[in-house]
Amino acid sequence: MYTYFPKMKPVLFEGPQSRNPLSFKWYDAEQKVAGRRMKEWLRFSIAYWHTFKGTGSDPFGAATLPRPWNAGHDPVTIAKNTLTAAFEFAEVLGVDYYCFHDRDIVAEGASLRESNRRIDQVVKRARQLQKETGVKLLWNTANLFSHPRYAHGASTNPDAHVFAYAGAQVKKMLEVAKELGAENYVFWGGREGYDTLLNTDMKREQDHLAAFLGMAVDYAKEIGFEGQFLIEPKPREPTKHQYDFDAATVIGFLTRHGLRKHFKLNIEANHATLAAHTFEHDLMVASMNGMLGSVDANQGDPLLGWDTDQFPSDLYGSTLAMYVILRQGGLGSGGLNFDAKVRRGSTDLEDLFLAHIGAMDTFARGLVVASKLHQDGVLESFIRNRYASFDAGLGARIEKGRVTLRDLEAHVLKQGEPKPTSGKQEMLENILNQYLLA
Ligand code: XLS
Ligand code: CA
Ligand code: CA
Repeated sequence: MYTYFPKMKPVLFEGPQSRNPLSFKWYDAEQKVAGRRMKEWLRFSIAYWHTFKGTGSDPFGAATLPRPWNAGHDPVTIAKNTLTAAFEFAEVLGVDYYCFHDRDIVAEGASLRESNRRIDQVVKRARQLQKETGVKLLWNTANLFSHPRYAHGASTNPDAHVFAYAGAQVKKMLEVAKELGAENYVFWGGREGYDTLLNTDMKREQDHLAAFLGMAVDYAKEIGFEGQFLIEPKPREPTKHQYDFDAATVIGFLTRHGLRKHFKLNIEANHATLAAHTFEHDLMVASMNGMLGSVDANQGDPLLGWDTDQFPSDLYGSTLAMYVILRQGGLGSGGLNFDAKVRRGSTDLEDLFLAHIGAMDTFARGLVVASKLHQDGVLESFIRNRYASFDAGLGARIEKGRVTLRDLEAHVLKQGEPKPTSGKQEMLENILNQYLLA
């Protein structure tokens, strides 16, 4: 019997005909798809901050989501109760991973020393629960954005003292990552960006960010933490100009600073769309560069221009995302972390389960459809043919770097005007729908 969810039983796969809202319609953990079990492709993870610490407050209104594990006064007791709830929650859903920030697993103390003392107590309990349940840490990270000291950034703060505080937090979280066997460690830019150039030396700030990341790489090596480092791009919010704008920006930044081989990317759907990209665009940019490491699986609202962090229900999004992931052979040590929150009006505890069930089904269905598409190779063969002119003759010589502008001119003088060819977008959209609805 669960302490915080006494009415819950483990959620099971019942198939698409089931009318039980607390069952999976598509997610069948052990079902084999493209040679692997669903759970191995999907590697679902629960986001501690939203699911256990989210209060439902917004800029216009107070908290709406009081949770029993957050009641009380002693921060370490609350933190331990939350761990109990989190591991029960994961067990009910059959989810194997969780993710947290330092300040979600236990509230910050009055000094770094006090905060770290609290963390030590709570991490000890987390380690024990991980052992008992088999639930693992997909990634952890340091919250370098909530505290007022970070109002002008963490590693990009004009004050070196603040830079140092951020470094101390990352140091501690890398030790925790090692202690808990985290499979990855995430850097999300938080307040690493700026609002106005009137007070900002952008070049210096970006150099500081690179130096900071370099120190983290060195420290991980020193203590023997071997998890994958991930950077999570986001274009805006909280600052107007975030330095980690999107996948392409981050890859350029890492390359420029000689850090590229140490990092992969954690792509969040809602961040990609805020950058005016599709989710699959940013996944593809990361993947084609060999840098897609993990995914924050959520979705935004097409009518709202901010980071709404909704649970994913969009089957097109999940299918196209899984298509990119399948094509690169999976996420390796990464996973699909539901960085998503229930709406502030979804006030039942049960809503937390329903939200995760729907999200898991959305990605399970996406996986199955993407794997059929991939297996049949319809899109692949269409795309291959579309570039066939580069397989032989002039195109092949261009790709081999053996052609000059003089050669191109000669080619056109001889061959005249190229013939238009259709991109067949509507046909391909119809095919995608056919697979989705089959
Ligand atoms: C905020 C980010 C954040 C990171 C981890 O928008 O999504 O939650 O995933 O710090
Ligand atoms: Ca995120
Ligand atoms: Ca987000």
